[in-house]
This record gives sequence, structure tokens and C-alpha cells, in this order.
Amino acid sequence: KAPVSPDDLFEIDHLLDDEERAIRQTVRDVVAEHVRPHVAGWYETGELPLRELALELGRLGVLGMHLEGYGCAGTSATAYGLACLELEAGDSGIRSLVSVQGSLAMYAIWAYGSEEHKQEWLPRMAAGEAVGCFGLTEPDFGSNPAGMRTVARRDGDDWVLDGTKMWITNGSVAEVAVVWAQTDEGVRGFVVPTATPGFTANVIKHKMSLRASVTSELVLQGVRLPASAQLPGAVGLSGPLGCLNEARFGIVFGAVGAARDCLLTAIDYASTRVQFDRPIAGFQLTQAKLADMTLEYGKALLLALHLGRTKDRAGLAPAQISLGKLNNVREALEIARTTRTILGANGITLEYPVMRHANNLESVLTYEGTSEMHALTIGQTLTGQQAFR
Ligand code: TGC
Ligand code: FAD
Repeated sequence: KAPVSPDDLFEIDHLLDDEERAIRQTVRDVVAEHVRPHVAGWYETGELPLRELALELGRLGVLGMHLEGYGCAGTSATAYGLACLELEAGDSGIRSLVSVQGSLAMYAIWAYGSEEHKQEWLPRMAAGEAVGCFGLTEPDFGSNPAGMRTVARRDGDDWVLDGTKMWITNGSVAEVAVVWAQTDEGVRGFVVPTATPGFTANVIKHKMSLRASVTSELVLQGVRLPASAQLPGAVGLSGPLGCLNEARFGIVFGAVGAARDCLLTAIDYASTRVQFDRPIAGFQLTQAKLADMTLEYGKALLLALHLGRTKDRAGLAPAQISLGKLNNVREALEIARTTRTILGANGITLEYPVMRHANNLESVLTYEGTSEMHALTIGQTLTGQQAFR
């Protein structure tokens, strides 16, 4: 009998409508043409043509695609998730570019910005003509952003920002940074054009993960901004955490894309690699690995689709997003590692996508809330006991 693909085994296509299948195919085609042929090279050199990619992704319409108005497509959350899945099947770094642009920087402006902020930035960001970044993490405050030291002080009508942000995706290429800072009234967000005097961004080098992505340190030294730079709708830590909900949701789907790319690689390789005079796919131990990986892949995809449908119908509580991020990134990483064993020595090279995905997923496990933070969020919801502090 002809082999059946994991998606067909789970009858995934029947769970999607025509528009969702069309969006999925369009993004898959663009990834096949513009990402797959080049991504191993970008990963190896640690350099990627981010500007051209942003414009291509803008033409594709995925930058802020789930937002309404201002040049954004206003698709469902599920459709956005499916796009993230296809992008991350190419590389987590490409999905990161889209997450940070659409779900963090654009979402912050869309949800909390003034009409002037929206008019000024959103259409250009949706088109990929302006790149955004999101500065929450600091050198000494990652999981605990409440402790941030970056400050915004009033000086007459102006704001003056001082501080350092760390591990900021797109930081040194961005035209605009959404920066979170302490004020006398608590945490507030600011729209900072990166050309403002006192703003500098330094590329973080020597990464072993997310190498096809730009990660930077932001230094703000006396960055003077007009009163209008503050995001009027963001009050307290719920401002940045509200943006993280959007980006984490994209990762719930995205991680499944990286897992699929590994699983399909494993099936293909095992079918053609011959040892002891037969394809290794014919050995029971290999089949057990493929079966277990397919189970976890399918369960992760079904969970993502369920969360997508729930978000589109009624919205998601933070702990529900944590369920998806914790499970799907953890299982994707496990699938990448098991695939690596099936590929033997070939698995450690960039000839195959597997080690690249595995290394990327180490970052995905940590950013947007570590797996421990998501476990604690779920634990808090189940027990009513807060165990962070
Ligand atoms: P806590 O006291 O629980 O809450 C403070 C205020 O925030 C509200 N809140 C939320 N609001 C919206 N969405 C959520 N998920 C929320 N969680 C909490 C809460 O109701 C409260 O509101 P209010 O009005 O009473 O003030 O906060 P806490 O300080 O105890 O921290 C909670 C914790 C640990 C869960 C949170 O700090 C956290 O999530 N930490 C992880 C930090 C993180 O994820 N950073 C990510 C940085 S961005 C990034 O990684 C981009 S990677 C690139 C890419 O995406 O590709
Ligand atoms: P820490 O918070 O120091 O945690 C270290 C370990 O301690 C983790 O295992 C953690 O789970 C554990 N831990 C901490 N507190 C507890 C506790 N209470 N209980 C149990 N365990 C605990 N940030 C941005 O703001 N914008 C970006 O664009 C961005 N992009 C990123 C891109 C990459 C490639 C990476 C790697 C990170 C990026 N980040 C970004 C930062 C990311 O969000 C943080 O790395 C993450 O939130 C974790 O913070 P940390 O690295 O300081 O780890």
C-alpha cells in the first residue's frame, strides 16, 4: 500500500475551510521559493537579507494579518496560526520575524496606540517597509519583567528614557521600537523611532540558535521623546503581557511547523537509508519512533487548532495559551531530537533541516515565557496558588 502522510492520517484538511487551506498553501509556496533554498546558508553565516524578507512577507500579507484595518488583512486567529506553522516549517527565525513584527510591535500600537501612532506606523509595517521590535527583557530581568530598570522620566512635556534591553529580535534593523519602561505611575509603553538621538542597538553574536534571525541589545541613553510617544492604552504590566498572549499563540502553531518538517524528513530518510540490506524504515525500532513522533505531532496540531477555534469564538485565557506553548514547543523539540537519531551522522549537518530546527527550538522553549513560566501559569490556574515568587 502507498504510504500515508501524518496530516492525512489525522484528516487535518477536513478541519480547515477553503480560505484556511488557501492561506496555508500560499504561505507554504512562498516559504518553498524564498526561504528553503537559502535558509541553511543564512543559518551558517548568521546573516540574512532581513529587509528583502520583510518586503516579501509584507507582499504575502502575513505581517499583522490578524489585525483589522491600517493595511492589515483582518484574518481569523486560526488562519494566522496556520501561516505561523508554515513559516516555522521553514525556520523559527522567519516565524520570529513575523511574530515580533505583527504580534508584538504592531499589536502594541494597534491595541494601545493613539490614532496618530496607528496611522504613522501600521500601514508601513504591514507592508514590511518599516520593521519593528519589542523591548521588554533586560539583562537582569527576563522571566520577571516587573523588575525592569529602564525608566521614563517626565521633563516638561517630554519623556526621557534610560536603560538597556537585551535579546531583542529585529533590534538593530528596526525603524521603530516599542519599549517598556518604569514611570512614576508604573510600567508604560513608548513608541521609539530608532533614529532618535541616544538610541543604539548592538547585534548579539555567537548564537548557536536562531541564527537566521537578528537579535540585539538596545541601549537608551537620555532618549528624549514627545509626550505623544507614550502608548495611551497600556497601563501596567498587562500591556506587554497582552502582546505576549498574541505572539505565544502564534508559537503554539509555529512549533508544529518545525515538528512537521522534522517528521517528514525522518520518514523520507528512513525510507531510503539502507543498513543491514534493508531501508531502516523497515526496522521495528525506527517504526516505533515514527509512530510516537506522529502521535505527538498530530496531538500538537489538534491542540493548536482547538485553541485557534476557541480564540476565534470566545478568546483565550493566558493559561490556555500556556497549555499550547508548553506542550507544542516541548514536543517539537523532542521530535527534532528523535529525528536527529534516525538521520545518524547526517543529522548533525546543515544538509538536513533537523539540527537547525532543534537548535532553534531551544530558543523557542525559552522566549515568550520559558517552559517553567508556562508550567507555573497552568499550576496557578489549577490550584489558585501563585508559585512565581
Ligand atoms: P502578575 O502580577 O501576575 O500580573 C501583572 C498584571 O498583568 C496581568 N497579566 C496579564 N495580562 C494579560 N495577559 C497575560 N498573560 C497576563 N498575565 C498577567 C495581571 O492581571 C496584572 O494586571 P493588573 O491590572 O492587576 O496590574 O505579574 P507577575 O509580575 O507576577 O508576572 C507574571 C509572569 C511571570 C507570568 C509574567 O511576568 C511572565 O509572563 N513572564 C515571562 C516574560 C516573557 O514571556 N517575556 C517575553 C519577552 S518578548 C519575547 O520573548 C519575544 S521572542 C521573539 C519571538 O516571539 O519570536
Ligand atoms: P531567566 O529569567 O534568567 O531564567 C533562567 C531559568 O530560570 C529559566 O529556566 C527559568 O524558567 C528559570 N526561572 C526563573 N524564574 C523562575 C521561577 N520563579 N521558578 C522556576 N524557575 C524559574 N525579549 C524581548 O523582550 N523581546 C524580544 O524580541 C526577544 N527576543 C528573543 C530572541 C531570542 C533568540 C531569545 C533567546 C530571547 C529573546 N527574548 C526577547 C528574551 C526572552 O523573552 C527571555 O530570554 C526569556 O523571557 C527568559 O528570560 P532569561 O533569558 O533572562 O532567563
